[in-house]
Amino acid sequence: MDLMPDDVLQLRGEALDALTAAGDDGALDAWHVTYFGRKDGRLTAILRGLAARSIDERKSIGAAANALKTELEAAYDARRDELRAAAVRRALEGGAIDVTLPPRPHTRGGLHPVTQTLRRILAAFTSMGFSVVEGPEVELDYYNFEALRIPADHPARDMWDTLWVDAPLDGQRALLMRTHTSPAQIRTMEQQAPPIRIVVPGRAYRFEATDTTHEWMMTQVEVLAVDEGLTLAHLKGTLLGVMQRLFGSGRRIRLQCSYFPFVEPGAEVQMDCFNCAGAGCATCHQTGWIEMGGAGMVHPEILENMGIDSNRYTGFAAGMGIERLAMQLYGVPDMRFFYQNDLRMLRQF
Ligand code: FA5
Repeated sequence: MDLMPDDVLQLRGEALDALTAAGDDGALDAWHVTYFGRKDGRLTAILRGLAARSIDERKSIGAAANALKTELEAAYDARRDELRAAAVRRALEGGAIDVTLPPRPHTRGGLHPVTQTLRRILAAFTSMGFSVVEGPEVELDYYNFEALRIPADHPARDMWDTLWVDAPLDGQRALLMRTHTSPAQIRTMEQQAPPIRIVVPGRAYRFEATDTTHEWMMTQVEVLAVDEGLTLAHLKGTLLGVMQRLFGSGRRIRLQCSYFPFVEPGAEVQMDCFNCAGAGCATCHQTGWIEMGGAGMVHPEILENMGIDSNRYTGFAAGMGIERLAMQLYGVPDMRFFYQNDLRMLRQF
């Protein structure tokens, strides 16, 4: 094709005439394909053909074609607006649009109560100098169990009924949906030297029979502090500070001896049941207390494995269940309500 700027001029005339003739959305679309279509568009072809031309031609034809492109795009937008305005006018005249109707209300979304609770907890911890870090939800057996002193045959694995990922590594079952946020303790200590002060929010998964306080997917916040001179008193003080900030100074918490292979000593953090004020009901399984999390002093063997001198440093750790805290905060008697996607429930928050 032997092209001159005059040819571009002729194309301009044709294109503008065709645009004026386009009377509806379908014709507009067809016009756009004819001139701008990526494969056979007429203007596209001219612009694409420039590469094969001499420098002089490229300059003269290129400048004309690019100017035309800008002009046609603007003309196309103007024609489209014109057609739309005409369509609205016709609809108004025909009575199809009732401008006296009240506008439809805006539906505003809100944060899920578990997210709200999570944010309040993170705010409490960050105000005390903790940083927020995250870890992967699909985790290696090594981080979820092995490095936390839970080897393959250890009975403590029974506490975490596990969802394995069907993707063996070296023929081994090595990947799983993490059962808790504790693997992030190891990942952090691998990368950071003390002093460490982190919180790790995230989902955890268990092969669980659900009930009022158990779901198969839940949210946890892991807490880890490693420094010189940290004791169980710092752990209790920190957790109490956070709980009081969330629930007011009236609520009680207690630490009860418990066992987790990665802490020594270990404890269960419990709070008096919001539903029965400690008298015993279905929500707290008649005990008056609801378990909020596990906690304890980081096992010295883990510190040493991470290259941290356990004679100099100590650490405390905790893992809190956020749904349980959200139940307390908002007076929700059954955890399963959170994930049934029932708007009548969710709109209340
Ligand atoms: C753990 O997951 C330990 N990683 C906690 C820990 C961290 C101990 C650091 C020591 C040091 P546990 O399985 O008890 O522990 O779970 C911790 C909390 O998560 C529970 O107290 C509870 O609040 C919540 N939780 C556990 N399982 C479920 C579940 N199925 N549904 C909802 N929340 C759950």
